[in-house]
Amino acid sequence: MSGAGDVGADAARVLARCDEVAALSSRPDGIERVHLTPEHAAVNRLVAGWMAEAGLRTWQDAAGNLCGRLEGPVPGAPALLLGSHLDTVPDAGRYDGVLGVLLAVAAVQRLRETGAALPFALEVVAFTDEEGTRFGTALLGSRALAGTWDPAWWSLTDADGTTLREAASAFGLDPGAVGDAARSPGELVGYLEAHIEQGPLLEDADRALGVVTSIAGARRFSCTVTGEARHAGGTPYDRRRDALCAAAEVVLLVERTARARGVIATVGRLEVSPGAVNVVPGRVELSVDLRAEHDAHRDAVWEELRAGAERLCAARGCGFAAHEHHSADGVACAPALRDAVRRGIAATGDTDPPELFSKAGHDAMALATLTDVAMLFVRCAGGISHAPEESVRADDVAAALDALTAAVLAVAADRATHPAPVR
Ligand code: HGY
Ligand code: MN
Ligand code: MN
Repeated sequence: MSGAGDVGADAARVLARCDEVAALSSRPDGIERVHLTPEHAAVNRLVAGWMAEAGLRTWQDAAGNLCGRLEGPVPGAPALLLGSHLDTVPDAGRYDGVLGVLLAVAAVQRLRETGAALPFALEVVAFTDEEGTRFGTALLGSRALAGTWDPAWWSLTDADGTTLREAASAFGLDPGAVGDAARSPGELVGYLEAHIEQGPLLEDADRALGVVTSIAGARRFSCTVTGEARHAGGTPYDRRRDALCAAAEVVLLVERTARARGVIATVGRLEVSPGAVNVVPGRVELSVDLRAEHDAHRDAVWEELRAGAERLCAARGCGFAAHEHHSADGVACAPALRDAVRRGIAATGDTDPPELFSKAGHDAMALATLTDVAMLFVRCAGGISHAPEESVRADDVAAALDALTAAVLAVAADRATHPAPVR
């Protein structure tokens, strides 16, 4: 971009900042940064400093999201939002979410330095709690901003029994004011999110960047298999109701069914009680994460899975129960914004960028109830994510920064010729 500094140097700074953010962790042996913790406060402070350096006015909203705004030519004009999240899964990598936030900050800084005249304001939103690691329900920050906060969430508890309400108050937020975080459609032009792909398709295709077409809908369940805890020596097999053997069959049923029906399902957590070597397991808690491109198909497969799990458990004298703690419908990216992302990538030299369907969830899903959304994917090594091995190439990050900046200019060009109707 003419007038802006060297994009390679700016990308190197984005990567150095990702390393700085990675140091803000609650565990000494890896990265974990979750909602309403000292690390959440610290990362908001750190990134707010970088936003201010980029020329943004910053604030933390009523849900704990960090926001920064650069006014357009008319103060108070609708804003194009750019962003992603700063929270993590346990033992995370350093780019999931964070890269998108820091690319957004760098893109705004470059646009400001070039004096680009945009017909809208720019805002960067660094969402909290996209992952749902602490309270089990994901997208809390972006749903608050979208105005789809569910008051029942205040009673969610973390592993220590602390409620979301208690944690928010201790963090300094007023639970009664969470509605203040909500935006209205008329305040917004749309939402653009850059994110690592979290899958191998770009790498396999030898491409740095891709345009996201849609985002998979996800449902998450906490399931309980109930049997009977009995002596491991004295209890004959025909009298056992072994909850772990039943759960093992359920785990394999989940994989088998997902493969056969073309959805993606994972059992990522298993907790065995009482968890003693000499006791037949009496109870198992297991998680199911279920995703598909089409919600109706996903829901039909869940009914099939639930019925199958009940049958398998009953055959072993065990009970099966499932509690849903997260649900997000699939989302299609808006054609005009998606085309702006395509043109943004084209400006980097790839005139026919690949289009991908996102199997991972993103804040854009929550924002889609409020405004048009689109996403730019960045290649990550081996497609690896949600693991410490997450890695990106510096030249890809430079390309992503150029593409995101050019995508904002493409939205501006569209807006100048076809002012968008207010939703
Ligand atoms: O789990 C997801 O899809 C996202 O990375 N939170
Ligand atoms: Mn993630
Ligand atoms: Mn993410």
